[in-house]
Parts: sequence; structure tokens; C-alpha cells
Amino acid sequence: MRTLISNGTIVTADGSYPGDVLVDGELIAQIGTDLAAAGVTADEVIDAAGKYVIPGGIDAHTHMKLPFGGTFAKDDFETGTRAAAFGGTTSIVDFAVQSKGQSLRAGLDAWHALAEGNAVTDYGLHMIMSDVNDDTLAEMDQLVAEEGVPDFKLFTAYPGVFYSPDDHIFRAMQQTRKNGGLIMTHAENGPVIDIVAAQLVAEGKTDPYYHGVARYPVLEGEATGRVICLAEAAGVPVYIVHLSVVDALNQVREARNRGAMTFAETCPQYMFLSLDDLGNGFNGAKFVCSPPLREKNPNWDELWNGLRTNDLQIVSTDHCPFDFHGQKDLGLGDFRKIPNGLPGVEDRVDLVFNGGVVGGRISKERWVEIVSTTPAKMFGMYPRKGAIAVGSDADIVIYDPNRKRTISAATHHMDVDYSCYEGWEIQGGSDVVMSRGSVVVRNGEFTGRKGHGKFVKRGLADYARLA
Ligand code: DUC
Ligand code: ZN
Ligand code: ZN
Repeated sequence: MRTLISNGTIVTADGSYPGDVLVDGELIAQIGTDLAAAGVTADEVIDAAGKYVIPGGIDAHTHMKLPFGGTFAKDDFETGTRAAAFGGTTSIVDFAVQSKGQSLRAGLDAWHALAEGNAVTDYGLHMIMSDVNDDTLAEMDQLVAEEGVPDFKLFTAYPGVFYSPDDHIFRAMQQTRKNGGLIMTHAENGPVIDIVAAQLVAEGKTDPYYHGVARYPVLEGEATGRVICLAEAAGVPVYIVHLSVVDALNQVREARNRGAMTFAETCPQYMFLSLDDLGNGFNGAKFVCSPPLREKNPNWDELWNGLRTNDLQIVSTDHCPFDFHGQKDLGLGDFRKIPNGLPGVEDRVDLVFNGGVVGGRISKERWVEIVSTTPAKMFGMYPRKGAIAVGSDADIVIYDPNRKRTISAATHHMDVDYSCYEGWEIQGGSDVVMSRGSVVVRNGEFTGRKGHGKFVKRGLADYARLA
């Protein structure tokens, strides 16, 4: 099957130019001007006049079916990657979970079983490490060298569940110094947060709002600074996930200024939602995630500034949806029991376009870099993914910069009963979404297939190579 995408504006992280793209099978075969006139033939010609032709979005932080607080994140690999595709995201990197007492291998096998044959678009896997010991440290080497799973998320939050003390994080970092992998951290001071949360509940402050109150910004700043120092001591890079607040961003800025190999992502919920959304009684449970939503000022502007100056390199979603009815309401009467997480995989590309490009904060090239190219480079998939280049996978989005849509749970494709952005009118949207040469979404209709998505065995992070 050959598809010719003609007359579009090719937008990449490096620049934009008018051009045609020929897709042959699963790959990009040729790029040029007026390829049809030059004699190129195809089974289908898609006219992309007035549209952007961009590499498919890559969401490097999702949690399909994550077990949390006695329940499971609602989306599975089928519904989650399908929703992602509707939103112009053609690859996700999900987190396999090592539960305490389990091997990494068992956690990885379980996630392969969840994904294989179900995903609509391609996917990679990171590994959540809950138990650092001699055995799991040895297993890390194997995951990096043989399994295409070269990054490991460790938590300074969630004592008793995912939490690792500093010495465990340091040992895992030392292991990546030897095997070339990358440590990612959820940086909030969990033990202290748990004390504050218990005190609030004892005072009768049980509403979702107090989830946000308990998790002080300074406790994200402190943990962020701490893991950066641990990485410097171990002589390795570190990647801070879902950075939410200026206290943490300043730690990243200072570290980068002194030459530390510190990288960080933020998420749309921290750029567009705020602590105010957590108010409004129990409805606020819809907005409970960790780190929590923060004060609008100065955080929104600071996060955009971070993205502009490259102190933040990526926007991911931390997609982890729980229904309001039947899941979030486990925390009625005690915010600590509300499952943490928000839906987001479908809206990321458009929200960043609307807020960033339409909003005049970033260029369209920087948008592509933040939502696609840098995730590919950071997580060992470039230039197979994240590029419009000859030989790259034909993961391509034909993006209409003028398309208008209203976000709503009634029309979204994520398997969750609410949207955090209900009623928002935004500009920009995907017309045609292609995954390895197959059109999976066309003008709002799903044309893909469960099982089309393949596991991407990833290499080392381009930004984290030490030699
Ligand atoms: N934060 C969330 O909000 N959900 C899943 C895990 C996490 O760290
Ligand atoms: Zn996290
Ligand atoms: Zn997460």
C-alpha cells in the first residue's frame, strides 16, 4: 500500500516547509515537492492543503490498567491507544509495575500480556520499580540490554506502595551508571505528605480539596532537589516526571545551570487546571492526581517559560483515568482514598497546540518537538518515531490548525465518565492519523484495528548517553 500525502506543510522540530510525503508500506519512502508531477504513483492520495503534516504524538507517560487504591485505571491498551489516536498520539510509553516482592520480569510479563494483541497504535514500556534489591538491580541490566525497556521509575512518594528510600534510589542510579539506563522519579516527599494528610483528616478536612492542600509545593521542590543531588552523586542523568510547580522547576533550572544532566516533563493538567478545580465539594475528586493541581499563579506561566527555555523538554499526560461514579467515590469522606489520576491521553496534542501555538506562547515547531520529537529522543525511539524523515515509521498526523472542537465526555474516546476539560472550545485537531502506514483515524472515524499496535523495543536515551 502506497499513500501520497500532498500539498501539506511539513512541520518538524527543525523547521517547516511545503512538501509531499510518500508512504510505502509502514515507512516514509520519499519526501519532496510535487511528487505526483515527478511521476510518483500511489494507491491513495490525501490532499493536505492548508494542513500540517507532523510526526505522530508520543505520550511518554501513561498508566493503562494501573492498580491504585483498590481499583484499576479504567482504560486498557485498546481503549487507551484508540483514544490516543483520536487525539493525534500514535505511540505511548506505559509503565509496567513491579509490585513489592515481585521480580521486574513478572511485572514486565504482566504488562506485555495486557498490551499484546490489544493496542491500536505502537507502545513502549517503562518499568516502575517498587523494590530495589540485589536481584532487581541485576534484572535492570537485562531489561536495558535485552528487553528494550531502558528506563525505571522510582517514587519518593506513596510510602508502603511504590515508595523507595534514598539509598534504594541511589543504588538504582548507580546501576544505570553501569548499564546505560535512565532513572525517572516521581518526586514528592511522601512520608511527610502522609503526616500532613492524616492531620487534615483528623481535623475533619476530608474533601478532595485537601488532597491539594496536603501536598505542599515545597515538598515537591524538596524531593526534586534531592533526587537531582542523588543523580549527581551517582554520576547519572535523571528525568523528573510530571513536574507541577515552580518550587520543583527552580530545582531543575538550578541543576541544569550547574551542568547537571537533569531532564523534566510537565503535563497539561498543571498548565491548564488549578487548585480551584479541586474545590466544589466532592466534584473535586475528578481532579485528584499526584502531584496535585497547583495555584494558577505563578505556576502556569512558569511552566510555559520552562517549556520555552527547554528547562522542561516534554509534555506527557500521566494518563490514569478513574470513573467519577464507582471509582473516585471510593474516597467519599476521606480524600486519601480517592484513586489518584486524571484522563488526558486524547487531549494532550490539541491542548498544547491550542494553549501554546494558538495562544502565541510557542512556535508550531517547538510544539512538535515537545509532543513528539523530544519524547522519541529521550526514550530511545528516534528517528524511527518522532520524525518526518525517509526511513522513519509512517506515524503521521495531518493536522488542521483551524479545526474547532468542544471537549466533552459525551464525545471523547477515553473509557471514563468525565472530562477535566468539559465544554472547553479549542482550536486545532487531527484530520487523519496514520500508524505505521495504516490510517487509524480519518475525520473523526476510527479506521484502525485492535492488535495493529506493536511493542517498540527501545534503545538508550539520546540525551542520557555518557559516551
Ligand atoms: N500519580 C497519579 O496521579 N496517578 C498515578 C500515579 C501517580 O503518580
Ligand atoms: Zn507519578
Ligand atoms: Zn505516572
